[in-house]
Amino acid sequence: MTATTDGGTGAGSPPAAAATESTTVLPAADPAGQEQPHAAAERAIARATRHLLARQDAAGWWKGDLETNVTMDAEDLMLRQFLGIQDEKTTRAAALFIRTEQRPDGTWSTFHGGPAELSATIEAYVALRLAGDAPEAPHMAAAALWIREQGGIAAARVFTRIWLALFGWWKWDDLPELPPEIMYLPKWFPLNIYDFGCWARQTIVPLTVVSAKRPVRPAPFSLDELHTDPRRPGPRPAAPATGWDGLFQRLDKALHVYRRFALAPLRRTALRAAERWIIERQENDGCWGGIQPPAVYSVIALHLLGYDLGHPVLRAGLESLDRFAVWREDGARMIEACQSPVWDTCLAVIALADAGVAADHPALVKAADWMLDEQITRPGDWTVRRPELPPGGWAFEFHNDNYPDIDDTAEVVLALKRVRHPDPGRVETAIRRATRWNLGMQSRNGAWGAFDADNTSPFPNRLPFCDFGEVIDPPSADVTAHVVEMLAVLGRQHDPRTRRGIDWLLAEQEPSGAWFGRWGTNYVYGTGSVLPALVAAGLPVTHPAVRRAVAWLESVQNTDGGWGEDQRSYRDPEWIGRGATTPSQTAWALMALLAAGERESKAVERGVAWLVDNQRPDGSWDEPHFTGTGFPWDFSINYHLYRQVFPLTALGRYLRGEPFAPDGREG
Ligand code: R19
Repeated sequence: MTATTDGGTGAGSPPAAAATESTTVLPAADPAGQEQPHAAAERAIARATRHLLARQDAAGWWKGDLETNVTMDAEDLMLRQFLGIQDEKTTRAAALFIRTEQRPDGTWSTFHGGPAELSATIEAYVALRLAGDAPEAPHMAAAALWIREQGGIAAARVFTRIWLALFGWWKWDDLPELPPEIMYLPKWFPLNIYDFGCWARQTIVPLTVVSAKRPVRPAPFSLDELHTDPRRPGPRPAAPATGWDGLFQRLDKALHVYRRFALAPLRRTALRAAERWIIERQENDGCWGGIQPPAVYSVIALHLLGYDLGHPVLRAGLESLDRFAVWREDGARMIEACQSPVWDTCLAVIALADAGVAADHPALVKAADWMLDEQITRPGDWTVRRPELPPGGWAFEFHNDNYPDIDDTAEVVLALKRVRHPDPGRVETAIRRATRWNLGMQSRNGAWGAFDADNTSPFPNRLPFCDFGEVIDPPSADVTAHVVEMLAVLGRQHDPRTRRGIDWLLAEQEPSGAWFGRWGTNYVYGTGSVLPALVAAGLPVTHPAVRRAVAWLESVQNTDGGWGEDQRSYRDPEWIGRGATTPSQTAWALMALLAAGERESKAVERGVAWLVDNQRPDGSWDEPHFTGTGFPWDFSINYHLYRQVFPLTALGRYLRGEPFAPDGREG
């Protein structure tokens, strides 16, 4: 997919070729004439470096498109319909995008090459009908037939049925309750909003308002063709559950009854509290949390609470939604779920440094300046669990000051360590604050989650409302590894807190030798994150955990020399470590093997050869497969810059060695 925002404006700095050459330390050619692959890798690095440098924005950041699935585009059109702000041009371009994503059998999937997915297919179908596509058109009839075969609207996820309820296509009574009175629950009580992961919290609070108001703005047509029995559209008869699930089923029934008797003043005050909570969390750019779903639902909720579309709060909110749109050269308009400039920028800096670009190269200094300006210096929702901790993290997005994340903070620090900045004191102060914040965010078990400490309540997942994605933010191996690597590079590998992180990682290793990937797909990402961290922290490459991981990676290498792991690995153990070779996953495997001292191995040589042979003439790689994870299985991400930064890092480390080798040599 070519997207217009993918091209940068250029940093106005010279290409990196000179810098690359000046720092090249080529190992001596061996007698068998091994300089051939090295020379090819050198050329690949030079091309990839040039390509990446050319895509830097003049302000210093990088940002690739964040591609997800058509529910984003469909929900955007449904929002416009609901608010009555459709415009011809947007509708046409969004419908074009949705149609180009449809597969020959009439369905939509949520990742490249994935199976048809019911909720996405329903939402896409509805959006196309709103855009004027006739139900009799072959592409529409095929979709509707497939939807009915799968159980129709009744079998769709809760979010999809909420969207349909807004237009009268589904009954509010046939949805789980989400009462605004949840706002009264104190921070220590089960199911209070801070028990939810921040993305779920930001979604749920506005949805309590929607769920209390139960708005219906009838659509101009019926959707009978999406029900298995249009005379009796209703929920699937749920089998009476036992244990916790049964308890939560009964709780939901009780809440439906409560709704009818809810004391008006109690409800009014709860809605006020939700309104205040939402307003306080609108960011400077008008968005909420930097992610599309909370922003969309916050706009709807505030509108239902009486804010008209001209109100400054809603105007800014709607304008922020427009910025999620990527207009492509083919005239199609794609909606990003979220934007990744901080994440892309730190990874790009690391990749360029690994490639041998000089530490004081203007592009790196400019990127460092931009990152330094992005550091968050005010408290956010995370203070609920860590009230005494001073701020100092980075968020993933341009503006999301309320939700810095531990993963971005670790990688930004690792990137800053690679730059020779004219004001080292400023960098040092930033790193000191960031380190204190990340250390303070360590969970009780010694590991790190993405946005909060100890966000591990077992209850949110039990709610009938929560049938999609993750709703809590427990520690993961990938985030923990990045923090451990950061601490090790700062010389804190012996800090007891680092040691607890290492112990947790060692205990988390699967019997196979791999680590689970929470925010990247999947075990290749987990293992590619953990091995470099453990070795940086001083674990000898002969350690059994390292050897087991190496053996696992070698066992799943594809015959073409690369690595790939399908999203299906989250569902089906058969797919673990398996899938079409991709540039980013090949790079992750190489980063792990190189950290483990396998530079001279056949596996590494073949992996490097795959990257070199599959690079495009312009220095980029192609990557249709989704290798990023929003929520395992339910929400996959194709980060368009991954195909560039990770191969460059892997090739760079192959030729120039590890950035922070134990002998203290820094890249
Ligand atoms: C590592 C860096 N990170 C740890 C940050 C990764 C951020 C990824 C982008 C997240 O984008 C999102 C987040 C949430 C949603 C939802 C959603 C689904 C269910 C509920 Br309940 C609430 C929200 C839908 O789309 C999203 C996109 C890489």
